[in-house]
Amino acid sequence: MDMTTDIVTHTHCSICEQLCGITVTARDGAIVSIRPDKANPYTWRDFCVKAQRAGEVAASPARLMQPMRRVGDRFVPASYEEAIEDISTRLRTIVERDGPDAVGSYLGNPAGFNFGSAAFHSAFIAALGTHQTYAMNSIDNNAYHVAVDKIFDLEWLALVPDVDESDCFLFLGANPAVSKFNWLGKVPNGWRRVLDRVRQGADLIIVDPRRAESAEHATLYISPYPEEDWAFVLGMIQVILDEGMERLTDRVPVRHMEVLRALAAQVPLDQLAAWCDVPVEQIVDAARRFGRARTGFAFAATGPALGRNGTITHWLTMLLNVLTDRIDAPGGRFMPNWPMNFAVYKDRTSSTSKRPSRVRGLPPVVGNHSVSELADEILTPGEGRIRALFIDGGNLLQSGPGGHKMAQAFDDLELFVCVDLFQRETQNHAHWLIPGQHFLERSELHVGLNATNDRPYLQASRAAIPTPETIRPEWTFYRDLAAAMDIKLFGGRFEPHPDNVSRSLLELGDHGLTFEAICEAEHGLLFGERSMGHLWTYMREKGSAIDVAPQDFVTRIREEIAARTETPQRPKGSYRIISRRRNGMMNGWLAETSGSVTPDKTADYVEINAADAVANDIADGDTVIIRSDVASVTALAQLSDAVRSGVVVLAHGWGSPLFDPAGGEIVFQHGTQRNKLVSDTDIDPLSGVARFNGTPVTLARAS
Ligand SMILES: Nc1nc2c(c(=O)[nH]1)N[C@H]1C(S)=C(S)[C@@H](COP(=O)(O)OP(=O)(O)OC[C@H]3O[C@@H](n4cnc5c(=O)[nH]c(N)nc54)[C@H](O)[C@@H]3O)O[C@H]1N2
Ligand SMILES: Nc1nc2c(c(=O)[nH]1)N[C@H]1C(S)=C(S)[C@@H](COP(=O)(O)OP(=O)(O)OC[C@H]3O[C@@H](n4cnc5c(=O)[nH]c(N)nc54)[C@H](O)[C@@H]3O)O[C@H]1N2
Ligand code: SF4
Ligand SMILES: [Mo]
Repeated sequence: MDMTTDIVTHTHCSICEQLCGITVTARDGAIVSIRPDKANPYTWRDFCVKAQRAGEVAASPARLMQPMRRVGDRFVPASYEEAIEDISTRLRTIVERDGPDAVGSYLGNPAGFNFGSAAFHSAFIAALGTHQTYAMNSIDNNAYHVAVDKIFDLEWLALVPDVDESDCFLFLGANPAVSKFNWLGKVPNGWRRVLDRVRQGADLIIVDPRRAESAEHATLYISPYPEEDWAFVLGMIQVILDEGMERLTDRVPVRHMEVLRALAAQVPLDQLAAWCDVPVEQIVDAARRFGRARTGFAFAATGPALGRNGTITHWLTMLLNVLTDRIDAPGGRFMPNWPMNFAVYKDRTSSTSKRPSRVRGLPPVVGNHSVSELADEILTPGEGRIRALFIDGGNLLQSGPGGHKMAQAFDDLELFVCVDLFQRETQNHAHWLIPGQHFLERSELHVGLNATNDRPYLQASRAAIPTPETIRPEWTFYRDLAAAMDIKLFGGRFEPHPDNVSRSLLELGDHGLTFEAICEAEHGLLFGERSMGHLWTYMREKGSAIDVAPQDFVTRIREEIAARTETPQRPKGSYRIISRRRNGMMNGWLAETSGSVTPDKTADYVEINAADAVANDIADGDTVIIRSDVASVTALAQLSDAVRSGVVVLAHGWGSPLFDPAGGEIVFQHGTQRNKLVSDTDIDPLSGVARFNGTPVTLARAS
């Protein structure tokens, strides 16, 4: 008789913000299947191929299975005790000699979904007292944070869309059909909920230089020149104000409307239209649809945020909501208030210093400096120079800017520790590799991610498979490292364990919930109806006002205006390169590490507007050299009508090697590594983000 029994676990996926409920079947410690959890009352309709293949990542033969220490140009297995001993000793020496700022830290995207690891990493770094902290926000949503910080005086404010009540959607540089609703706000099954509304008559306005998957359903599609869409939004604002469509909230004071009016009137509409290369009629049409709709919201995402005008574009797009009273209103965007208010919590407790960075003098955003500064902070001599670096769940050489320089900087470090599931390109430069637990091996309650649900809902994850015996949870690595250095974590307020961190954050109020009950609820718990108006209440309590025209932003946009000529100069043969995402990958990982994913066309092909290609003597399938100021890469030409003229599109996430930690050889490398084109000095000065979308490039057919 077969004694093997299947173990079925209901948990959630931890790859992206949706945290979709999944049902995992395991046999003998290995995943048999991963399916959507249809009994999950909140996410039951949502699921994607990334979760379906997650088991392959956990079982990958290339996975790091124990700590590895660099010896020469190879890595050899070591024990956790050896790792803690060596790292703590070297760290002590560096801190005693150079002070705490000699230690740097970077938390990558997957770390944001790993509650215990991120909490303990951050607590350890905070206890050291360094200012050299970096996170993926500076290659992601910094522009949004800077914008809401200045407008609402709340740096961590998440404004979740109320999709089901919305009559007008304006997406600017977002492709939710592929990316899901993943930008500080959890709207499970959000894209299909949007499409339901569109079928019922709602408007769907998509602003994107590439007619991406989402644009297929648009009722109005607008294709601006990349990084110039601020001019499109400013044009919309001009029309809204000229035609008297504005209605401001009376819940909190609104400041500087006169400055905004003057700014909006400064440039004629046809001039703004020429700069963003969108017909005047489309700007007027978009403004009227948006302004006149019963309800609606504007939502900008990574498209503009990863370009040099990200902050002003995010500011102006948010103003569309402010000017039409769509904030904290049904069908608009609202501040969630359960099971704790993350923005308010951060506002009250965050003691992070606003001290400008050492080399470039840029302020931190959400407590972190920009990774576009990281290489300089390592390479530039002087007090406060980074000599030791911890990277957890990030592959900066793949996903960040300044590739070649960053690699050189990593090699300059005295101590470089990477915590990851794999040995990727970044990890290949480390002195120590510390293995990670896969999310299917973790049980935890991620309070922060549950605090951006569009309804009051909580779900803890539960391990579906055991952690390999040779791997310890990452948080214990930081705990033990802290202990070895006599550092007290969390100010010694509680026994160091992720569950105690969760407990300390939860504000369960009168919902009758307990931490234990939440953990026991295998499909999660819906606890009551959502409510709105919390943003206004908090702002009134605090005595703050909405600032529609923050000084820095106005100065910056005036500079942009002054720098432009009447006829936009787009030198012949010069293009702006933008990015795209794929269904089967999460940024720079997943495909390479899950056995069944084979590279798709996006790995090798650069999409070029068909007419542009002809003008450059480039035919479909030709090898093309793409050259920026800092590097050149090659890809195959894919002629396309979905991309507007002057723009080329290359997916990010490909090209970085994956190493076999045992033998050291490359076991997977495919496609074009487009971020090597991105300079770490050509940045949005307000957000510190480099130009991943908008990098100027030239194209040439390889002979
Ligand atoms: N050109 C271009 N570049 C971009 C973007 C773009 O749109 N275009 N998008 C940007 C955005 S939005 C983001 S968020 C960043 C992401 O950039 P990063 O935060 O650097 O993330 P990745 O490069 O995806 O690397 C993730 C690493 O985490 C590891 N990992 C996965 N799961 C775990 C885990 O559970 N524990 C640990 N310890 N490690 C794990 C993976 O093996 C991988 O090495 O990329 C940015 N880069
Ligand atoms: N399948 C999958 N899902 C993901 C991810 C993934 O890698 N794969 N990554 C996750 C992460 S970390 C994040 S942050 C989110 C991001 O989610 P989104 O922000 O929706 O990211 P994208 O899907 O890259 O869509 C950005 C769009 O902006 C357009 N664009 C580029 N430049 C400009 C510009 O200058 N102006 C305008 N208006 N548009 C521009 C691009 O053509 C693209 O269609 O997705 C998350 N979801
Ligand atoms: S990766 Fe897919 S299944 Fe996982 S949470 Fe995101 S959308 Fe859901
Ligand atoms: Mo992201």
